[in-house]
Amino acid sequence: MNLNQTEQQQLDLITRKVEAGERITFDEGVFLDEKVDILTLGALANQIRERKNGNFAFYNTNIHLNPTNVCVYRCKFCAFRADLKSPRGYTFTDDMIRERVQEARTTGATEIHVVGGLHHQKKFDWYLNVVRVIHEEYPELHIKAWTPVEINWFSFMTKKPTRWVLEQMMEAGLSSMPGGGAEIFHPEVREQICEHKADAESWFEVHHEAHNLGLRSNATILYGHYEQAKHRIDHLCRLRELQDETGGFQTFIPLAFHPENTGMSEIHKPSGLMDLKVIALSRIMLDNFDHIKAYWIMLGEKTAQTALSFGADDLDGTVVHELIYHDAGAKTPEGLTVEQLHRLINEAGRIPVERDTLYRHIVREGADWSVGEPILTSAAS
Ligand code: V47
Ligand code: SF4
Repeated sequence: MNLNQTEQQQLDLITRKVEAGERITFDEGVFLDEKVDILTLGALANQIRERKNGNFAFYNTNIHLNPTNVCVYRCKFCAFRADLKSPRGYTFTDDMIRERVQEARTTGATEIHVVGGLHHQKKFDWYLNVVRVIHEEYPELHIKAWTPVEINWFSFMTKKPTRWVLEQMMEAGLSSMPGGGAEIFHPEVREQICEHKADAESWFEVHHEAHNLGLRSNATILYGHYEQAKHRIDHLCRLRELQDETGGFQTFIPLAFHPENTGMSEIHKPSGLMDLKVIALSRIMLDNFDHIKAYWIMLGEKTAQTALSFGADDLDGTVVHELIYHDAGAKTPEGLTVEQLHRLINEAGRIPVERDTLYRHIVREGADWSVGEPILTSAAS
């Protein structure tokens, strides 16, 4: 690391702030992103990670359901979507949903992760029914569904406020919201990659409303394309602001851009170093988020495992039936077993803990499970 004297002083100040648990500013974040080497970033982030979550590394037993890939939007980074008449397009029937839920039950999944396209011809009731069918089939299963992009679309279709849409979904069985649709909030980048879909203000409005209704949610960033340091740090600062207000975010998930089969295929996939840098910066900047997730599906198992020493404390889960990254060229397996997750975590010198979506300890015997005591880390609230 070649820092001049002023820069070294700035790094020393940031190091003291991290040690004291103080907030890092936007300018300091951009400085860390642009100037500071990965090992220094990793050490700072690891300090925070261990203060918040000790030596634990969390995972969950989950399954994905993308009920349709047909989508009215055309986000440039998306390889998953299909046109209405495309032979690639598919839409789940109720029976197909029930079959997926049965699979979740037999494998002992505690969570189903549901996101998909905005189908040209499906009304709000169809989406509501997806949640209802899952809930009726397996009421104990936690339904983490729909991004603000979808909620915003439902609100547009029904001409009802976001709050009404969320209340209907909660009544049908929705338990929390995933972090997608965030991409990069800054309009300089957002307009290049997904100009038509819900903007940053709408994304925040939906999460704000969800938190007010008592729903917990996640947040993401899509990095490794046209964005620069200032856009990444701006993204993190905006999330930190809402979290100060509501405390409703549970975990932050950096998502590495996968270029294959997308409208941005000229871009190279981010390097392992870039992946670790974004994990570390997220941990350093998001002082009010309890958890940072290294999503092994898109990082690959090796980088995800390494990320457990660079700020991450969670690997997501078994993730059966993932499509969004695999359509975009991810070479990771279609799912990991609990044994494989344990091995990755143990090898990293961490203690594996199975959690539910709300970060409560899962007590398990094969496919039978129950929610145990809260996990006591310094961050546990
Ligand atoms: O919003 C789409 C991203 C997101 C690509 O909350 C891509 O636990 C990389 O929200 N390359 C949806 N990323 C996925 C998502 C998610 C994933 C894992 C865990 C959680 C959680 C949420 O996937 C989209 C977009 O940012 N995405 N295409 C691509 N080619
Ligand atoms: Fe549609 Fe979502 Fe893909 Fe955008 S990212 S095209 S909204 S499926």
